[in-house]
Amino acid sequence: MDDAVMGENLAIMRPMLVIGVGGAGSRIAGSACNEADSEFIVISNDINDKVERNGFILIDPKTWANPSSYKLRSYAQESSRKIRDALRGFDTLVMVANLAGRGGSAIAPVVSRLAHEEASKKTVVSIVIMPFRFEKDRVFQAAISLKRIRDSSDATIVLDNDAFIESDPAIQVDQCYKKTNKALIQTIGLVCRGDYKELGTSLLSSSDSNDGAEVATADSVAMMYHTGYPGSIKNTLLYVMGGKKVSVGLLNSIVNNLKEIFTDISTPGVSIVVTDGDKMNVSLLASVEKTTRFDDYDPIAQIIPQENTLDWDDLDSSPDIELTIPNIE
Ligand SMILES: Nc1nc2c(ncn2[C@@H]2O[C@H](COP(=O)(O)OP(=O)(O)OP(=O)(O)O)[C@@H](O)[C@H]2O)c(=O)[nH]1
Ligand SMILES: [Mg+2]
Repeated sequence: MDDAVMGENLAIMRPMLVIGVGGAGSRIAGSACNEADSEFIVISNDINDKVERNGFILIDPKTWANPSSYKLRSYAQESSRKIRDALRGFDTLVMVANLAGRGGSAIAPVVSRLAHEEASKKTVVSIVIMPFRFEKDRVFQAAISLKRIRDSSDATIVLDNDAFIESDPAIQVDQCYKKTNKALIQTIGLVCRGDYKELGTSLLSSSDSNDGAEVATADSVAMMYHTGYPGSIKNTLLYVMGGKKVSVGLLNSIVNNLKEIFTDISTPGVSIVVTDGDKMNVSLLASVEKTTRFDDYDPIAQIIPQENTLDWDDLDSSPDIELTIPNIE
């Protein structure tokens, strides 16, 4: 890693560009950019994801109505020049994508790879959503895409849609989107303001429990353990929105509790960012040392290490190859 590393911290430099990939990515990045002082572009295979007055790159699936992830990826690779041109001139690139989506899982690894290659001095932060457990067909693709994105990003923040169902099985899908999108928009704000400094992979969980900051923090910790393995958590950042109405004593005890929960780590770092707001909402960002639940989705990778995977450097894709068959009459 290069200039993106400032001591042990992530370097966030202006100008920055937020990139929304796919449907959810475009919606989240659009709202986040109203808050953060950054430019914004959408890259998608669906023209409906275009947000007025902003840059848009269409990954055209040509005549395909149902292109596979691999097919879409090959079209994204064909658009590499356009994507590179759009990324040029920015020192920090923040990409948001839903890896449960076909567009997201196909295009996001191409974008993060291009961002990483574009210039060594750029910082690449990827923020991704992982599938619900019932989206079984999407989980494998999402896990492979996540691995590639982690490889080409200085920091990767993972939100697991499934952890939200685990903590509240009665939650409706649209309520879940509302909650998760809020947490993601806040997180983009934290990254763009430079409050988030962790390199490597972090997990994001969030709660807006009506029972107060303490219960919301406990909810967020429970979700965290659904996605990460106990003992793998390094540093945590607690973001309390509407926290200025919470007593200093309570905030202090929440931080102390978190330090105690994560005692299996030698030096648990717990920091807190408190902002004003009408409604209380708690988000927890925890940087993880080793594996997360998602590594289990790719069992072969656990047997064969990455350095022994022959063609890992090439992204899997299925380009259109026209063979000219000579007339041999
Ligand atoms: N957290 C969250 N998840 C969402 C949201 N919208 C969709 N999803 C989830 O993401 C999946 C599809 O995401 P999209 O971003 O719409 O997909 P895409 O990248 O445009 O790709 P396509 O599948 O080709 O439409 C769904 O199956 C849901 O699991 C959202 O607003 N928030
Ligand atoms: Mg879509």
